[in-house]
Formats: sequence, C-alpha cells, structure tokens
Amino acid sequence: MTKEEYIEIAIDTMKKGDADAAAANMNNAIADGIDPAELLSEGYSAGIREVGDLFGKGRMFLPELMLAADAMKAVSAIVEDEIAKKGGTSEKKGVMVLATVQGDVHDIGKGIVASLIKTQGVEVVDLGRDVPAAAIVDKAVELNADLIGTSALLTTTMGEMKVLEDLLKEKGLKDRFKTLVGGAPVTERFAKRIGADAYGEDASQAVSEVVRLLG
Ligand code: B12
Repeated sequence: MTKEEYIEIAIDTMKKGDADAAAANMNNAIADGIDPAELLSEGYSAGIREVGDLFGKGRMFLPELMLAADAMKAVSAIVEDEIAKKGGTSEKKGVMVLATVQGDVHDIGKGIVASLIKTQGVEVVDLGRDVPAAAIVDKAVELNADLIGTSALLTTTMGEMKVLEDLLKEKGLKDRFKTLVGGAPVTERFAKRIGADAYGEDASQAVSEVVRLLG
C-alpha cells in the first residue's frame, strides 16, 4: 500500500476510535518501510485533531474522544518502541524536566516529544500530567537540569506556563534553566510574551529547539 493509503486508514481509525485497527495499520506500515513518525503526524495526529474539532462542534462526545485517545496511545507506544529500537547517540548532552501543566491531563503529545528528544542523548525526566509549577521547578533544581519543557492543551491551562516563568524569576533561577513550551493552543508569540526561551510546534521542532538551546 502507498503512504497515502496508510494515512487515510490512520485518520479513519481515529474517527472510529478503533485502537486495534489503528495499531494494525501502524504495524503494517512499518513492515512496508513507511516512516512511523511521519505516519503518526500526517495520519493519526491529523485524525485525532479532526475528532477534537468534531467534539468542539458538538458532533462527537467525550466517550468517543476517549476512545480516540486510547487508539492514539496504542499507536504512540508502537512508535516509541520503534524510535527506542533505532537508538540514538549514547553521549549524554543534558537533562530535561518535562511535564503537562497543572489542571491539564492531555499527555499524548508530550509523550511523543519525550521519546524523540531522548534520541538526541538528552535525559528526559517526565513528571507526568497536571503538575504544579512549583513541583516542576523543585525537580529541575534537584536534578540540576538544563531544560524545562511544559505542555498545555487547554486555553485555560496555558497560563500555567507564565506561572512557571514568574516563579523562576522570583526564585532567581531564570538564567539557570532554558524553558521550552508547546501544545496545540500555544504559539511562538505566546512563548515570547511570557518569556519562555523557545517554542516547538511539533515533536520535530521540539527536537531542533532542544539541540539549539543546548548549543
Ligand atoms: C485526546 C484529547 C483528549 C483526551 C486526552 C487523553 C490524554 N491522555 O492525553 C481526553 C479525552 C482525556 C480529553 C479531555 C478533555 N479535553 Co481534550 N482533546 C483531545 C484532542 C482530541 C487531541 C489531543 C491530542 O492528543 N493530540 C495529538 C497530539 C500528538 O498532538 P498535541 O497534543 O497537539 O502534541 C503535539 C504538539 O502540540 C507538540 N507538543 C505538545 N506538547 C509539547 C511540549 C513541548 C515542550 C513542545 C516543544 C511541543 C509540544 O508536539 C506534539 C507532537 O507533535 C484535542 C483536540 C486538539 N485539536 O488538540 C482535544 C482538546 C484539547 N480537548 C479539549 C477539551 C475541552 C477537553 C475537556 C475539557 C473535555 C471535557 N469536557 O471534559 C477535557 C479536559 C481535561 C483536563 N483537565 O485536561 C479542547 C480544548 C479547547 C480549549 N480551547 O481549550 C480540545 C481542543 C477539543 C475541542 N476542539 O474542543 N481530551
């Protein structure tokens, strides 16, 4: 099958919230030599965004959103395994603390970002989701991290990224850690406005920004 056909099926499995069919399509595509990260972003991520739009318009409901999320997680797990199998550099280039901000449970994109950044020799300490800014800063200090990455998917929680920036300034730690922000509602402009050091639109931009920030 062609890449376009795999993409079409990927989008369809997301709309149906069919985790088994989604995983089977990804496995078949990998066996066919398709790049899993590309299929993830052009197929499955596009599909789950469509589901999100339909949900926003009241044409799909929370149970369907949850099924699509489960299907996305199944596919992400396969891609993460593939990325881990390929390995990356073994030289340790830095430590990054990563979390979804307080009040927000969306963590699928963050997981993808974490696995791609790990391939660059960066140790990623994933604190999970719904994490208060103070806990993120405490962990970064404890681990003497180089970078702090945060993810937010809700317009109501992205303000937590500013809380984090303000906390770093208040504690005199702003120069000690580079900060990177991302997530669907976050923009480059927002990142600049709150004083974050970098913004990544997707996982591959997250990687290039991490590499740039670590010099
Ligand atoms: C799946 C999903 C869920 C799942 C989440 C499961 C999970 N474990 O993550 C469930 C069902 C639990 C859920 C719940 C809710 N959701 Co929801 N959800 C989505 C959906 C459909 C997809 C998100 C996703 O996984 N995308 C796929 C990944 C791969 O993409 P991504 O997250 O954007 O990540 C990429 C980039 O953004 C970037 N990135 C992400 N993080 C980071 C971090 C860094 C540092 C960097 C550099 C880059 C980066 O790289 C990633 C990979 O390329 C979105 C729709 C959308 N358009 O985003 C709605 C959406 C985000 N949800 C929404 C809403 C309203 C909710 C609920 C409030 C619904 C409710 N009534 O309960 C709750 C909120 C719960 C909470 N407190 O957080 C709204 C938000 C609207 C708004 N304006 O804020 C959306 C936009 C849907 C909509 N159109 O209405 N949701």
